[in-house]
Amino acid sequence: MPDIRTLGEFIVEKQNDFPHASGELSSLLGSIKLAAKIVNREINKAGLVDITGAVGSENVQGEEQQKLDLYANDKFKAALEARDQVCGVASEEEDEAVAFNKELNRNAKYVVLMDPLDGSSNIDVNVSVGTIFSIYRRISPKGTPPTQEDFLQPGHRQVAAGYVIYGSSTMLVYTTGNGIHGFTYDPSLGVFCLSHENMRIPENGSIYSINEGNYIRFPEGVKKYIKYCQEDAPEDNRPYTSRYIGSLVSDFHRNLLKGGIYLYPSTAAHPNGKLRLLYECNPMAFLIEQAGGLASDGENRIMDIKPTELHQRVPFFVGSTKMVRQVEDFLKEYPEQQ
Ligand code: P6P
Repeated sequence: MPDIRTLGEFIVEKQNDFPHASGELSSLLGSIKLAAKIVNREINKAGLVDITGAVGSENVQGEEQQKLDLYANDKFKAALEARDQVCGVASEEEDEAVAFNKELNRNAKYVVLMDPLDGSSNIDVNVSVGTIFSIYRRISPKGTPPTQEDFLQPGHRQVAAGYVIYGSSTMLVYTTGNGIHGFTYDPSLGVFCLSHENMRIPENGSIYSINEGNYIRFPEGVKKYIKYCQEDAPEDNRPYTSRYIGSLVSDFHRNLLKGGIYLYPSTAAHPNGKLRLLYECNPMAFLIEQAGGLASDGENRIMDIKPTELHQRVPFFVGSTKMVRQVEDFLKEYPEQQ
């Protein structure tokens, strides 16, 4: 029997890396694990039950909400509230942050920000999707409702972050600042088993992930980078491959394992980029830095950006260190005309 180390055992084992660990973060991570199993079960039935498709409403982003978006949002909120470690949640599917009002929750010390089901428009075509989460210690005093300040913290103050990828297998990948670790779900046992301990992204790669349909309005530096990949790259690094799934978690996960870069620059439709700083870019930035990579808005380290709004968007370049630095160099060499 191989040495099966479950996510639960690993979290407890690693909590001792935390000075004064009281098990609260471990319990919080356990609630995310539970919600991931519940959402995974529904996603795997999508198409058989009436849980795909749109609900006919839009989220604060103006994006059509899918039935599974709302299902995932509800399940993660319920699981987080039940474990009494979280005083409030901000979500892509909620216009405002949600305060948990039970007394135990008001006394909790963490807040969670999440994209409960990223890439959900892909569900109807059976493409993998994901959940992304980001965890902070609250700033406001215990016993009171959380404030905007609790949710608008820069990414470098995260205490944990991770994603669930509902793909050919379901995996949960997380960090608490001591490396990044991947767990594969075994449905026959109902547990996440350690499958990728201390994941590291190659310093360089030959995969670039970008929606080239937006090419015409890309910043000049991004156009130059794409041309570099297609024509100018030194022989030792060719051939580059363009791989774009349209699901951040999936593109990120493949690039993490193989090396590569994901780019979502400013476009005509999204002058500030499409991805949201707080619950997409910051958690992925924490993970990639822990794996030896970089995450930038093209000029600044993502985790140093001071948030101003819950759903603010930023240009996002994330992946192998050498590739992110190359994009930054092209953007510096070809600055946008103001
Ligand atoms: P586009 C999904 O909506 C998402 O937020 C990411 O998961 C994905 O990488 C991106 O948007 C896809 O956006 O504009 O290329 O369809």
